[in-house]
Amino acid sequence: MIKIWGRRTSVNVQKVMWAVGELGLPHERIDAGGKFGGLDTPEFGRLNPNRLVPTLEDDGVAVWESHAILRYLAAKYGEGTLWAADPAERSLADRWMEWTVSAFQPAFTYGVFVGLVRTPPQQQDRTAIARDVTATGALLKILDNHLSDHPFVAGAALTMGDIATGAQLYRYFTLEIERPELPNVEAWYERLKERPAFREHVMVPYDELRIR
Ligand SMILES: N[C@@H](CCC(=O)N[C@@H](CS)C(=O)NCC(=O)O)C(=O)O
Repeated sequence: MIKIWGRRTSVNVQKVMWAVGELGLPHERIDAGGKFGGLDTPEFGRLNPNRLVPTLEDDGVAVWESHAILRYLAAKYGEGTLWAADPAERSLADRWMEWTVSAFQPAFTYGVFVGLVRTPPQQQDRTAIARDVTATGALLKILDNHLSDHPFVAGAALTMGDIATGAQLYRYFTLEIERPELPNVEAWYERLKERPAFREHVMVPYDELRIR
């Protein structure tokens, strides 16, 4: 059975759990990281030398890096669904995954979210947070434009690209920050919220992560 190491409050773990939920795969999730610890054991180091979550084990293969895990699960279990059969369509999902890891997450997850939630108020750098809020909004305007004629990031149906990118939306739309008008991103978020796996694995309260 597939094993996934990672706490429910990690957005990178949420991507993997959302994918497993969409694919209906039997699995076991083991709480690890954050308050659960467990990343510094020799056994975990053999699975993931970076000692980070998510980490997945399937059929004796250990896979780490959330987007590598998404691609692994989609290719193995989601041919024609999460893994678009057409290379051009799959490349569109891939492009937004790369955009997420290289642009969107640095600005939003590691900038805005870490700045506001994972940093005590007296240590928050308001200038840097404001800059990252603006950068995030500008990036999402690009995605908004793309979504004007794509219901999902790679076309008509949900793929791994929506999972990598969309996993950030719950936090983006629930933090008290300024947001530009994003009608197509908002409509996409509404479509994602209709999915039970998104609601179960991504819409996870993050108050316990706040450093006060
Ligand atoms: N690029 C990696 C990032 C992995 C990462 O930074 N994981 C964090 C949680 S989001 C972690 O393991 N932190 C240590 C901890 O939770 O104790 C991925 O996408 O999987």
